[in-house]
Amino acid sequence: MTRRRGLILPVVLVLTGLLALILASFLFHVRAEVAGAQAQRDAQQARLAAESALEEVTYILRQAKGDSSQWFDVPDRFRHALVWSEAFDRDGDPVKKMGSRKEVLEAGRAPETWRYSVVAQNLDGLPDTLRYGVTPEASKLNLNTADEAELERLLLKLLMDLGVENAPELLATLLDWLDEDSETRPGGAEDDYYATLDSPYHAKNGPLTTLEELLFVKGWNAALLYGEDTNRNGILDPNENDGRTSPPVYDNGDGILQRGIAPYVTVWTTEPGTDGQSKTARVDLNTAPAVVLAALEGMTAEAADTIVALRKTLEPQALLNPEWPVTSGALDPATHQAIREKVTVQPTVFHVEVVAYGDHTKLVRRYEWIVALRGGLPQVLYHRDLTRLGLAWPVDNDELLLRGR
Ligand SMILES: [Ca+2]
Ligand SMILES: [Ca+2]
Ligand SMILES: [Ca+2]
Ligand SMILES: [Ca+2]
Repeated sequence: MTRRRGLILPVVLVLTGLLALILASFLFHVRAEVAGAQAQRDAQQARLAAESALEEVTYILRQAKGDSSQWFDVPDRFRHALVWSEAFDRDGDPVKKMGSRKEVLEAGRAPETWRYSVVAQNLDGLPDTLRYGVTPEASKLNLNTADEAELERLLLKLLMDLGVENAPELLATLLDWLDEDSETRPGGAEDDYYATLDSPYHAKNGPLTTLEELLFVKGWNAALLYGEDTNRNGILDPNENDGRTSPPVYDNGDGILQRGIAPYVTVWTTEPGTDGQSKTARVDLNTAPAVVLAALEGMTAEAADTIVALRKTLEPQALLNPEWPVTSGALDPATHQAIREKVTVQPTVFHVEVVAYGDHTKLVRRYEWIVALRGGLPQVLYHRDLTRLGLAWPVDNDELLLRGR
């Protein structure tokens, strides 16, 4: 009797222990399930917040796509814009009142709140700052329609800035890729080269469909496209300035961001020419960086600098007049005449980049769109999820916002 009783106790103990284990693992699974569902819900909410940004941007652009003061760099409108909160509306937004999301978050636990920022590289601003707004694709040179001389002026300059030694060959391979014939230029490459690759393919012999298509062209790679700026925020991040210590391994550690050609070139602005046959693409006088303006046939580097300096001083209304470079004295009439068919003050295609996030969660999503506003309806030409490149944009850095102004 006593021996059996002595046996029952350990058996009960073991069984209780097993039950407790099963219960614990069950609870663990339930928690993991709930956390997973929550994360999925948050990711979906962030995506919807980003799409709200696109809606708002296209609404503004449809009202005023020629007026860059409405959308080029407007932190009040595009930084930490509130989509939805369980606790307040836009008028009651504490971030709007205090001017700092960082301080609001530090003050205590935040209610569920979703926001976005519309962000862009600040090519003409101080180094390592950002803009809150959208970028007309017309502020870039169109690789598919620009004259060979214009491509040469822009690309040789940008590639030299990257420290590239074979810039003329890169230009030649690009021109061979674009031109319809299969005659190889000096230093270039046509089908007979691409046929020798491990996975052979044909030269395009036509316009690029996307910028990334450049990666198929002999000699071209991501380092030429994006330079040291692997997270594509136009800011020199620590890993982009430490040489081989962390990726990218090719950054030169000189304290200056070598950007690559991507921020200066586009494939999205092509329109039918005046004859209805040929293709053309205009450059936006009001937002193009000086290096792009200077590449246009008939322009000089000095004239481009004058345009960039002067447009900062003119009223938005004045910039709506396509004649402003000549009426303001930025360009002499002959130079203006030479470029007038190549420029515009009414861009129609825009790059929109959005980061979406919540105050109550660490989750962030990042997206880009190319949207065209040519006819009645906005048309998305290109869309990409950039989240895997990292948040990248220092939207909570209040000091940087002041420095960028
Ligand atoms: Ca060709
Ligand atoms: Ca960067
Ligand atoms: Ca590095
Ligand atoms: Ca550098």
